[in-house]
Amino acid sequence: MRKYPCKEPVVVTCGLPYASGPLHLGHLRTYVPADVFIRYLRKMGVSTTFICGSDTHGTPIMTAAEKAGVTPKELAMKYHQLYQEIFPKLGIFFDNYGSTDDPENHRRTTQIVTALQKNGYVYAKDLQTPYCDNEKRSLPDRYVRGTCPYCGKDARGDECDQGCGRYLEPGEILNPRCAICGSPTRPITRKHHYFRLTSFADFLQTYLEGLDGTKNARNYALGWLHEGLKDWCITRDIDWGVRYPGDEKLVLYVWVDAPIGYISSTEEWAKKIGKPDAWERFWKPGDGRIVHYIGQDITYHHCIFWPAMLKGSGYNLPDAVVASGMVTVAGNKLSKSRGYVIWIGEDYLDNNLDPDYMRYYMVSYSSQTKDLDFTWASFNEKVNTELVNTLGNFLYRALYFAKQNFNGVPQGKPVDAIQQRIQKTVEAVIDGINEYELKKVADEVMALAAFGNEYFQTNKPWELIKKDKVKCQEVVYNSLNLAKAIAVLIEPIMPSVAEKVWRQFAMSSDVHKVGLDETSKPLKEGSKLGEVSPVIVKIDEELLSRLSDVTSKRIQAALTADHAEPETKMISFEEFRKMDLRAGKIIECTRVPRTDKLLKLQVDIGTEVRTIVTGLGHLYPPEKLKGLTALFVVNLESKKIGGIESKGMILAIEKADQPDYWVPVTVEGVPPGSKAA
Ligand code: B3M
Ligand code: ZN
Repeated sequence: MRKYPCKEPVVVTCGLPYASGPLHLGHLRTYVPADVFIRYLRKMGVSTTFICGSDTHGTPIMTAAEKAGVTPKELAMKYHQLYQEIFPKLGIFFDNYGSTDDPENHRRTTQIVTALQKNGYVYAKDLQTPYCDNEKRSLPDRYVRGTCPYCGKDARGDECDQGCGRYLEPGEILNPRCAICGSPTRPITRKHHYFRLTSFADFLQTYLEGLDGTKNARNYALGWLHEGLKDWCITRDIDWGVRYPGDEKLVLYVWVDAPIGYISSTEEWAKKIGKPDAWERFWKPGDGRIVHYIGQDITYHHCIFWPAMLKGSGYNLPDAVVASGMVTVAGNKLSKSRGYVIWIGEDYLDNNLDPDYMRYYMVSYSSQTKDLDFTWASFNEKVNTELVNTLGNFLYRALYFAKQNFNGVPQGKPVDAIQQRIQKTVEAVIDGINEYELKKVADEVMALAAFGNEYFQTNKPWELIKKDKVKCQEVVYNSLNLAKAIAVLIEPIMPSVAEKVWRQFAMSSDVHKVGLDETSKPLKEGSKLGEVSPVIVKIDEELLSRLSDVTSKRIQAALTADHAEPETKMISFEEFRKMDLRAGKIIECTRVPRTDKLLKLQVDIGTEVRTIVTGLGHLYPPEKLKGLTALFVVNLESKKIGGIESKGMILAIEKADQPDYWVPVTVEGVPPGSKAA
């Protein structure tokens, strides 16, 4: 049964982008389909609200800010602004684009968490989390790396990002090490706050079984539910975020206030339109519908955490979750550091490439839930075969012929078969929307354009005009009706192309506002046409090869940077002499507890016995080093490593044929304290 069109208003949201870097192709896999979807709903006469905003909290923002040498707030505001400017350039117009740092979101988050506390869904518990003595800070989420307890792959604190993709609770990761300096961590104990996720298992089972959207979201979530839930730690020991109501020294985990951003951004919209209560129709129990567009990798958060939070605090539940497949670049997972990235600004818009082409590519490349592998060649191929040869070709031929020969819309009657063909496409488009399958929608519209080409080609109006003018007029008239229907149908995918066609038809209406029923309204005979020109053109070959070059160079540069030898810089003899190198005898050697690399040495350097910590523990057992005389730097600033004050450093050589294998520089036969130069 069809869900759309519906009488109830629909709010469509997109996953809130972390305001931590420029927009890239991966982002568009969510935002373009959501925008296309909502434009089709409008064309069906559904009342819609389109909501998004920047995700400004959590360790993704903090780590990026530290790298950039600015405060998290500065970083977030910079990219928040950038997003606000770039989305409209892609034809994506949100009814409101908020930020999770807006006062509305702080307020709504506090209200929801307080409600959860009141309803008995939050409890306090002592939790051991990793602390780095070297950086002198606690290490939540992305500040820690270690081993995934489920699949054994290297993972970050809150997510197994290189392996099974599971969400990880604080304290769960094995062999934690500091993501900043690499040293092993020490557990500290602190009171944290937990959300009783486990008490929502039955509710989630029923809820998920009835959840609309794409099957992947629902099925993944049901699978996780089956594996069993854990209560969810919702606080973090950092100072960037929304304060935890009840302990102002803690902030809420970013995944608490981020989805609440959907609600607060809707509240901002309601205020903006002068109906401050309008948001309640969606979020308070009522008839409004909620549709979330997200990337598949954040399904857990949207299908497990989020509905439980909403339920526990008395809010409305999402009706549908549409989870899109991921974007890969030339077969590789998107990665900025590894060079597999296409920037929307720098690589695409700045080269004056038409946003509509990318919109079309994004929705028509593959089914919504499948991965999309981007290459410039496949992009070009789609533009040339489908957009230029099929769509653009038909629109131009029909309009140009009419303009040249009749200086407008000729006399004619709509042919039933053509009208039915249009109607069939409209129905298929509505079906595609009901299935959240935009590839089907795009293919149907393209098939109608192919039909138009065939109709034009087989009827040969250029011959008819010489022998049967009436018949010629009829063919052209019906071709124009087809072209007009195609313009209406393609508008949600290619809004500016539709606008151009509409102008060529010299229409007084707004193509963005007309409904799908406009497709069946025949043109008025004798009406004028505007300037006619091709609405789609091939991508310049030279530009294309330049872009392919840029992409492959970027990947190459990232790969060589990984293996590059640092350039050797000359130093003066004076500089060299500053280093105090002495022979030291290792008289004691023990492992530093709870670490896998650190060894604590007691070293006789002639004048005294020093404590020196070294990271060779994974290569040598303590008894191997004990008794050796080796070369030490003895005037190095002391440093705390693994909680121990280290006063000096052993010299070791990395084997040229075996990276990461270090051999201590031993100097047998000299007394401790002997000086090297
Ligand atoms: N900021 C982006 C991501 O993990 C994250 C989404 C929040 S949606 C409420 O893809
Ligand atoms: Zn894993």
